[in-house]
Amino acid sequence: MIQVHHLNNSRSQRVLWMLEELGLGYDLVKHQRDAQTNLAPPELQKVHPLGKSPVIVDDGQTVIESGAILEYLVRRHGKGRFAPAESSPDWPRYVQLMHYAEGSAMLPLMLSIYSGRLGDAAAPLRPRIQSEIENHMGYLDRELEGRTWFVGDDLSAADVNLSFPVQVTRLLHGLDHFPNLARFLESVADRPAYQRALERGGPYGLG
Ligand SMILES: N[C@@H](CCC(=O)N[C@@H](CS)C(=O)NCC(=O)O)C(=O)O
Repeated sequence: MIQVHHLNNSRSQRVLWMLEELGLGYDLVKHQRDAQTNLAPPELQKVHPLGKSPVIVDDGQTVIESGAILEYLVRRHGKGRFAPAESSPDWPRYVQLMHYAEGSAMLPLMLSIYSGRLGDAAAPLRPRIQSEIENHMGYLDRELEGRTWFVGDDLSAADVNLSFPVQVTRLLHGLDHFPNLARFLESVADRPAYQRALERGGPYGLG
């Protein structure tokens, strides 16, 4: 059975969602953030040297990195669901949005979180961080114009990966300027598999 190393209130929530969409059984190993530092506990380093979550172990194979895990799950266990075939005209859009979620969209959000701890010392950085958040979220909002999901007509693993940066944006800055992203998160929250994943994963401040 697939083992999932889940850190509370974190990116790994979306891996549970993907597994629920796929209807796969999984063994959930829960890890708790340090109450003071918010960091992952040291035992996660025994699973993978980076000590971060998510991590899955399947058939003796350890896989890290949210996008790679989602891709692994849909390619190996999806039976053609949740990802377009490489021959599909949707595949280039799928692969670029899948990588974009962690490769680009998360960076200004992480900078916003970390620089927030610097107080006034971060003031020179703030306009650039804010304009980059608007740049990236504006792009994603426009990509969703007139559609429910980011690729094709149905939910794909790219939506699952993109849900996290959109949720972080909602938490930190609100989605008033991004109505399509607000609607996207409503469609996400409506999915029974998403709700089951929340029940299994435990409290999730971004959901
Ligand atoms: N890009 C990686 C990021 C992994 C990551 O930073 N995970 C966070 C959870 S949101 C973590 O483990 N943080 C705890 C720590 O760094 O101690 C992914 O998407 O898997």
